[in-house]
Amino acid sequence: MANPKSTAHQDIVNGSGGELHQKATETTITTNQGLAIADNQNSLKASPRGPVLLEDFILREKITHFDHERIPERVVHARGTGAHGFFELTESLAEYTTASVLTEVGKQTPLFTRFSTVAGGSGSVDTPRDVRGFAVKMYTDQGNWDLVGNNIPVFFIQDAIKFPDLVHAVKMEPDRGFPQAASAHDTFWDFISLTPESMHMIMWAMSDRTLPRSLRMIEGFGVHSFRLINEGGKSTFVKFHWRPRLGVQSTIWDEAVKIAGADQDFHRRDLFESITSGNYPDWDLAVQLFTQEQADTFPFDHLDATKLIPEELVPLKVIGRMVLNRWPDNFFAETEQVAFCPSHVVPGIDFSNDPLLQGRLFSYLDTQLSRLGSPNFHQIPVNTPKCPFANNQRDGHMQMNQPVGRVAYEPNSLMPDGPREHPKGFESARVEEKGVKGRIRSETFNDHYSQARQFYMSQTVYEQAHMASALVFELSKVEHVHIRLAIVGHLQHIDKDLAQRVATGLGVRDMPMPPIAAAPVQEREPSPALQTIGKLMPTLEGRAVGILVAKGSDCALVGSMVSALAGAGASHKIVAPHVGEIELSDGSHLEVQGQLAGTPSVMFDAVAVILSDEAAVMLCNEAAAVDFVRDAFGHLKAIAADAGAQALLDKAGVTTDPGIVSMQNIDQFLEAAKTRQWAREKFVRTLA
Ligand code: HDD
Repeated sequence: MANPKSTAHQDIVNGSGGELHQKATETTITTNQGLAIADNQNSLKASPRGPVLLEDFILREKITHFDHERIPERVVHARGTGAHGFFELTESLAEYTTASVLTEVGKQTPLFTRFSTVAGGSGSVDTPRDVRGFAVKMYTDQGNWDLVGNNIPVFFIQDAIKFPDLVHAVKMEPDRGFPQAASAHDTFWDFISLTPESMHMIMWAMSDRTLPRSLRMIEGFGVHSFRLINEGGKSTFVKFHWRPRLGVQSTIWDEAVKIAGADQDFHRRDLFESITSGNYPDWDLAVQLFTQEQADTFPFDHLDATKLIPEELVPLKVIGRMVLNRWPDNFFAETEQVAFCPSHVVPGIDFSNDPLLQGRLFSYLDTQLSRLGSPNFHQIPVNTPKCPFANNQRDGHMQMNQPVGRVAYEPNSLMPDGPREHPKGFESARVEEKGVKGRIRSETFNDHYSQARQFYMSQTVYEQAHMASALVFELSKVEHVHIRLAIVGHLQHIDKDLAQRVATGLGVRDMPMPPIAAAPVQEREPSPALQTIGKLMPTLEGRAVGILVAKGSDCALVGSMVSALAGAGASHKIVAPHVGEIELSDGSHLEVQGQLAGTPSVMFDAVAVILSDEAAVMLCNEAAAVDFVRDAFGHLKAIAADAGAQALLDKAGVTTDPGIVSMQNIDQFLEAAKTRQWAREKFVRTLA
C-alpha cells in the first residue's frame, strides 16, 4: 500500500518549481531549525512494520513541542475572550491629570480588552451565573495602562488577604473536583455566610447582572478609587466606568441554563461574529471625580471596595469611547498570553489606599511569572508597550532582546546615551499618612448592609423576584442547613420581605436570628441607575431574531420580516427542520442558517414563526419545534406568528399578550422585541 505523502514531499520528489529543494520555501513545512520535512505522515521505523527509532528527531521535536503547548490557566478568570480596538478621548481631563490618554482630545490609543468569567476553568461554559471580568490594556504613548475591572462596581471582600480564601471557597470543592463554574455549593456560601462584608456584592451576584445577554452589553467598572494627578501635583479621586452603547441586557436564569447546553461558546461566538461582521461593539468611558473633602462627607468609606458611589451623589462624566474592531489573529498568542496588572499605570494616574487594590498591585505581576513562566512576559507582542522603553533589566528565561554594550547599570559614565530618569516620569501622589501600624480593619468599613439594601430596594419588582429566586436556587444546592439559615439571617438586615421569600423557598420554618450588625443599617434613597432592566436600550441593534420556517412557509411574509429586521438593525437567522434550503410557498428556495434542534430559541432575542398549516401540524410532533416556541414564550420574548403557525403556538401553550403579535403587524413586533414581556412572567413560572 502506498504511503500518504505530504505536498512538500511530492514537490521534492517531483522536483516541481525547478529548485534543488534542500532549501525551505515559505510554504514548506520544516522543523523549528528550518529543515524541510519530506514526510509529515510517518515516523521513522526500523522496518515497515518494525519499531520506531529514537533517531527520529523530527518526531521527537514535534511531539515534545506538543507536550508543552499548555501553560497554567489563570487561577481566576481562566475562561475569557478578547479583542483589539482603540480608545478615543472626547473630553479632556487636563485639569485633573497629566496622563496623555486622558488629556489629548481626539487621540486614539490602541488597546486590547479581555472579558472573562471568574470561577470556571478555561474550558468552562460562557453563561454560568458569575461576575464578568472586564480588563482593558491601553498602549498609551506614556506606557501601558491596564484598567482591570469587572462588570460589577463592588467586590466580595475588603482586604486582599482574604482573596485566596474567597477563591478557594468558590472554585470546585477540592475533595470532589466539582462544581465547575458555579457558586451554588456549600463552600462558597459557607465563606459568604461568615463574611458579612460580601452582602452587597452578593446582591449584585444574585441579580440578572451575572447573566449577561452579550459581552457587548455589559458595563465595566474599575471598582476601586484611583487618583488622578495634575501638572501641579494636585490629586483628585476617580472611579472609572465603561458604559455599553448597546445598553445593558441580561438573560433570565432558565435561558442561561439552556444556552449553556445549546452553545457553550455563546458569548465568545457573539463577540467574534459581531466584530468580524463589522458591527463593532463600543462603550463610553465615564468617570466619577471627587475630592478628599467630598469623600469625607460620604456616608461610607470610598476606600472600601464593597461600596459604590451612587451616581446621584457623584454624577458620571463621559470622557471618551472604546471601540473593539479587530479580532485577534491567534487566541493563544494574544487572548491567553495577555497579562493585565492593575499596577500598570501611567504618569498622572495613581492608586488609592483601598487595601484590596493594594494587594492586587502585588498579585498580578506575581501570577504572570507562574502563568507565563518568565519576567520577560512584557516581550510577548500583546504585552509589549507601543512606546519606546528601556532599562537595565537583563536576561531571564526566553529573553528575546539582544542588548549591546558593556553597561547594564545606572548611574554610569560609560554609556551617556543609555536610559536615564525623566523629570516627568511617574510620581506617586504626595500624601501624608499617620496612624498606628497594625493589622487593622478601619471602623469606616463596618457598614455591610446599607448599600446591599439600597441595591435591592432600587430594583424593579421583576428583578427583586429574580434575586429571591436566585438565592433560593443557590442555597437549595447547599447541603448544610446551618449555612442556609445563616444567609437568611443576613438577608433580614437587607430586607425582611426578601428574607421571608428566601426562607419560604427553602422551606425554613423558624426564621433565624439576624447576626449582630457591626454598624446600623441606614436607609438610602433608591438609585435607578443600579437596575438592569432600567438600563435596557430600546433598540434592536445588536440583537438577533430567529425565523422558524418549514416547507411551504409564506414567501412574502418571510421576505417582509427579513427586510423589516434589517431596517431595524437586527440580525436574523433562518431556522428550519433541516439545513441546506427550504422550499417556500411560491416554489422559491431559501437558505437555512440553523437546524431546528441545534438552534433553539434561546439563541435569539425574539422569534418569528412562519409556517403553512400542514407544516405546523407536523411540527407539533417535533419536540425541538414545540420547545422553540414554548421557550421563547417562557423567556418572555416577543413572538410574531402567521395564521398557519397557530397550531404550534397552541401546542406550546402560548397565550395572548402584547408580545404575541400577528405577522400582519410587524412594526408592533419590532417594538415588542426591544424588551421582554415582564408582565408575562408570573404566568409562566413561580418565582420566590
Ligand atoms: Fe483579580 C485576574 C478583576 C480582585 C488576583 N482579576 C483578574 C482578571 C480580572 C480581575 C478582570 C482577569 C484579567 C485577564 O483577563 O487576564 N480582580 C478583579 C477585580 C477585583 C479583583 C475587579 C476587585 C476589585 N484579584 C483581586 C484580588 C486579587 C486578585 C484582591 C489578589 C489579591 N486576579 C488576581 C490574579 C489574576 C486575576 C490571581 C488571575 C490571572 C491574572 O491575575 O492575570 O492575579
